[in-house]
Amino acid sequence: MSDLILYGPAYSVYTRIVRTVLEEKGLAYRLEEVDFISSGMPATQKERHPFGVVPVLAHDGEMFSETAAITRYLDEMFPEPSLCPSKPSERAHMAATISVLDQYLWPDIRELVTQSLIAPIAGGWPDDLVVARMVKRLTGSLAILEEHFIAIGLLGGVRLSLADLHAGPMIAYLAETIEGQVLLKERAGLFAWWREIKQLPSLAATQFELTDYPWARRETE
Ligand SMILES: N[C@@H](CCC(=O)N[C@@H](CS)C(=O)NCC(=O)O)C(=O)O
Repeated sequence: MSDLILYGPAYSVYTRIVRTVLEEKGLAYRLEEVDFISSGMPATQKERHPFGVVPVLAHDGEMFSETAAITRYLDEMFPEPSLCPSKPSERAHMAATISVLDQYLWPDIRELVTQSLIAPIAGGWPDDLVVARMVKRLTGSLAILEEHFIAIGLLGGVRLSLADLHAGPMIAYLAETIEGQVLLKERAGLFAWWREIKQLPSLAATQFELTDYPWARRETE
């Protein structure tokens, strides 16, 4: 199955989502690192994805883009173990959960992570006003995630789903910030879900070190 090639850097949240699905399914694949922060997005990635973003999956002579579409494709092509519920209504709720994560949660988590985690290790300073705004927004949206998605089993349900694997790498980034740790501990249901998910071998297998990348090495000499 070595004809599965994933283009994207290990630090990209969306690349990691696809990797967790590949890992859960026990599929061999090659990760082609595309470190767009150190060197800018290469022209080749713009040939692979119409908007020049990562990740892109190459399989069977075709290129697949957009994370939610890639993970659905993998689940259909390699059905064992299934990561989608069998009922159409449940699959619709799963797709809605993924859309909510993409549209309402991740943009704010990314901004918080950029300020609190990325800026300091890249030699910059966080913008405290942006951090405060993101904490305020996430206080509200994480409560909604807990009350409307975790409490009714759309995340952390009976079986692991693509929605759990979509949320996992996003919450993993949130948990890397001090503010995120406080926010998570304030929500018992979300925190309990996260404690389970972070044990997944697929998350351990896709762990990365930001300091392995040239952009994350502060100039000290
Ligand atoms: N809608 C895309 C979003 C992908 C995305 O935002 N990728 C980020 C990295 S996680 C990226 O390529 N950023 C670089 C850029 O925007 O130039 C998906 O679902 O795959």
